[in-house]
Amino acid sequence: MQRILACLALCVSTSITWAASDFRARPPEDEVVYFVLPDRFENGDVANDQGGLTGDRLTTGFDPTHKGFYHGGDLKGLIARLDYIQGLGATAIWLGPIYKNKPVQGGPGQETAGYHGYWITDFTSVDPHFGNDADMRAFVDAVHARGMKVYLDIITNHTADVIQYRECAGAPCAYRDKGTYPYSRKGGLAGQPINPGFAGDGIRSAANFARLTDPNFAYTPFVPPAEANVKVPAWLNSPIYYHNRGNSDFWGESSLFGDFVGLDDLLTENPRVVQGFIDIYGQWIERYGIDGFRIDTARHVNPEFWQAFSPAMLNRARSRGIPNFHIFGEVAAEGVDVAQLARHTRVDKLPSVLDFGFAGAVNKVLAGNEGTSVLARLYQDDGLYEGGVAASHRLPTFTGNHDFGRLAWLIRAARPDATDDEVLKRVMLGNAMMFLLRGVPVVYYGDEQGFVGHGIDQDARQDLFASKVASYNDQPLLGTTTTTAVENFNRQHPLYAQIAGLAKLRQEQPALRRGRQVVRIHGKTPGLFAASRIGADGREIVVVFNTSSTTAVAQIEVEPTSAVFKSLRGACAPKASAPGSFRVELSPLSYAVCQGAAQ
Ligand SMILES: [Ca+2]
Ligand SMILES: [Ca+2]
Ligand SMILES: [Ca+2]
Repeated sequence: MQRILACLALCVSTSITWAASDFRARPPEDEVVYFVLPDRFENGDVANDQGGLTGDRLTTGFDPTHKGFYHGGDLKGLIARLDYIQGLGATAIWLGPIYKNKPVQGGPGQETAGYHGYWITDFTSVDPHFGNDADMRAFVDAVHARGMKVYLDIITNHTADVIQYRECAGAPCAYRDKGTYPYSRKGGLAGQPINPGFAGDGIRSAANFARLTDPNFAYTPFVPPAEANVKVPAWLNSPIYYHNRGNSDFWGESSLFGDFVGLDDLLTENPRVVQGFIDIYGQWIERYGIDGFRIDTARHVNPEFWQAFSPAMLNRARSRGIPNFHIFGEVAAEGVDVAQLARHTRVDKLPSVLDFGFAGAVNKVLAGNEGTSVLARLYQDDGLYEGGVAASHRLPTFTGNHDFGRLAWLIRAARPDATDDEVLKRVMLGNAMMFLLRGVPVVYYGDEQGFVGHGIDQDARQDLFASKVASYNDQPLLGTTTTTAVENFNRQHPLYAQIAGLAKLRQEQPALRRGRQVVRIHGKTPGLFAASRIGADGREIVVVFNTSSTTAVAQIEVEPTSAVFKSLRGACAPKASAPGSFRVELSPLSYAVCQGAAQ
């Protein structure tokens, strides 16, 4: 509370979109989220570029010319650019993992660095490449002083790759399943009896897991002596708290129990592990007053873990005076698989999940050639989420990300003959869908500057500050004549301007944030998609998109009470054609926002 009051004086002098004192009261559906990888955003302090380490890149992890190493971005850089982020209309920053990582991993010749943050060793400290705990304090306070929120990216599925297996000698270890390698025998069925009395990982009591004392059931795990105490908290250094069954095939049993490409997969069935993570991440809430979590690799952790973890985090947040703490899991689903996404809210009790269904549908209708019925089908399933349709309004929506690539790249890859102008229009249509249709928009840093990329993962993680990576800098950006070789904090960029405008419209029109959504038209081929967003006052805003390369015209159903229409964006007929019918006409790859009123 003191911190909020202290900021009021400061905040009055800056141009802010939300009153700074209101941010704790703001519900998740009102946010606009900006997702940033701290290493790739802005370098505010060159002194920390090597993370306090000395030596070459294989020791420090720092090589700004290589897409798989640290580039120098940090928390001080983020603080220096908060005006830029807030100017885009963002109200919450989803910060890529900030915890101390193993600097470098991988076999000889295959090494890359933990610049992305997903290889944690110390879950309680800020990675020295990004700054220190004081920088984190300053960052969170500066964000809050602007009335914005901080969402932390968290991981409970695995740690860095520290544990090795004797049997593999550094080579990848194939998955060894529970039937062939039961907990009760050392190294397979022919081995000696071990762990007497352990009733299996399905009995999740402390008493049962006290009988699991020997981790050598599938492989012989060991921690290299130099890394014996590298993990924090200390309990994480014992192999007994890990699955130790080798690499996941991302299928079947191994999806939950396998190592994510060598990353040590935690025994998340053990109540000691559950409580350990409640303590770890509870402390981040309590120390910094964090506003929410994005949960990495959520689908690779057993439902019972989340059933305990999520309510514990919401309770910690409430006691810290954070009533609207948001938790959304990454359930990486292929295509438009709402059943899988919704299951993680119903069974696992995750409060929300990233809307991979929306991203998949946008990909199909804007990069691909599918009809807009794909979107209609997506929204038909909104009632499947725990909490029903209302919960669908809290799903963070996105068009691309650091793992799956940017929408601009997906469009370029699918339409190699498309002009830059067409690609830009398609990207803008994707942004418009994300901001105007139900859900919480998440802008992936760099999308607002026309970043494209050459693919997924490292190829989609360009620097916003001047980059030294040749395979980033060789590519023209959309909507500008610059490349990533120079810094790109350009507020005049057409995509930055478009997103800022859409965010402002969302802020001005509660119906676009919270309004019920009624699909009005869709088709089996590219063309029109329209929906009404109906506010608490019963007034509607019609949002309409044309995904085809020709002008599209239609009469669509609207609320009979909407007699006249005002354009908030694009071309809108001034009046209804008859009560309940509205004529829309859109040029190729364009959109309109039309607000209805009685007279
Ligand atoms: Ca730095
Ligand atoms: Ca490992
Ligand atoms: Ca797992």
